[in-house]
Amino acid sequence: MHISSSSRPSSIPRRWFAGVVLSALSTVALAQAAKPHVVVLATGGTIAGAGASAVHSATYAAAKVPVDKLLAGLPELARLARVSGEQVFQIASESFTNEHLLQLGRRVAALSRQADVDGIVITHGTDTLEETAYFLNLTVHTRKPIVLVGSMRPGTALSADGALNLYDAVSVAASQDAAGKGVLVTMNDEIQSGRDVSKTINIKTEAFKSQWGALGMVVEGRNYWFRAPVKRHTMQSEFNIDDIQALPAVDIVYGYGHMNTTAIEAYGQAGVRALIHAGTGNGSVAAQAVGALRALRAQGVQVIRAARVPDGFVVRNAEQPDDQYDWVVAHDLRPQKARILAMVALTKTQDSQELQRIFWEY
Ligand code: DAS
Repeated sequence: MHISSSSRPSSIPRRWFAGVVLSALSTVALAQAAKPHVVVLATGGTIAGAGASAVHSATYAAAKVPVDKLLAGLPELARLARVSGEQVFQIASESFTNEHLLQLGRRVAALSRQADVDGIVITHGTDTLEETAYFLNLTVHTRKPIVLVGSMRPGTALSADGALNLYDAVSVAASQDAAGKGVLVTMNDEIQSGRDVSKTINIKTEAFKSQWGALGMVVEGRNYWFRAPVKRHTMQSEFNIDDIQALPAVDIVYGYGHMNTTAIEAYGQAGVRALIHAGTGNGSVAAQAVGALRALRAQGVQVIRAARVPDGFVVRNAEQPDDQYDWVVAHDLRPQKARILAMVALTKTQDSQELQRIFWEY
């Protein structure tokens, strides 16, 4: 390292000055080395998006900015942790497939087993972020913080939300008090449970909500916790990404007035292993659709009653005789989350009563 004479007062001997500077630098380096190591896995989405101008907050291309540029644009992260980045995918999350979920889950699990990794952040599109978060919550066995984060505006837009969301995510992932709380999502200053959170608004930065409330908030690098998850997750889960080679076909049909059975029958012919019925009200099924669903059940397809109504939960044997039909209810899970749990559960059991237990517990 060269120490210029201009930076050294003439009265101080060069060697002594060099020693002071070097010890100061090594103190800084030691302090940085002592910080937690957080790995940022980048998958794409708006948080990596770019628009044509600062006023294009909704019209932009997602999945453009590489992870090293995202991290270089946020030097403040060094205050929180030693941060390294990996570009796992570069896609808009509506295009995620089961193979993406499995590949990402395997990478997260492998990193979580590394002694030199203290926390993991996943930058992700907001459209299916809630599905990935729940999948990891069910299948990755670690107590280390795993935090998903996205943004509703691209980094090129006025009042972009991605930088602070990412700063918050790294802050939480570097926090010891975030360990053991399951997979988390940080958006808009809130810390949400990966199980409970959903994207509820498609055009505002306050987009992610959990009907049972956020777990806490993160403000200026400090976490404020108000609740903890009660459903099984991560270390308490009977499912493990290491044991899952493939995910079975599970699809969703939507209930509405003038309902017909075209989609139900088509999914049956396509060979789904389970069908999520996103019913009206408390998971209601139109009279003209009951027969088609019962026929699927008779073919060995699991029928799972969810609701198109965003909040609340489906009550077993209320709108339909689930015991008699041998159907499962999705409890409080939205249809897209019920699909994730059904896929994971079907890697272990085909028994509808076991499935129902799993839907009560996860
Ligand atoms: N298309 C959206 C996605 O990738 C963009 C976003 O909101 O992140 O999920």
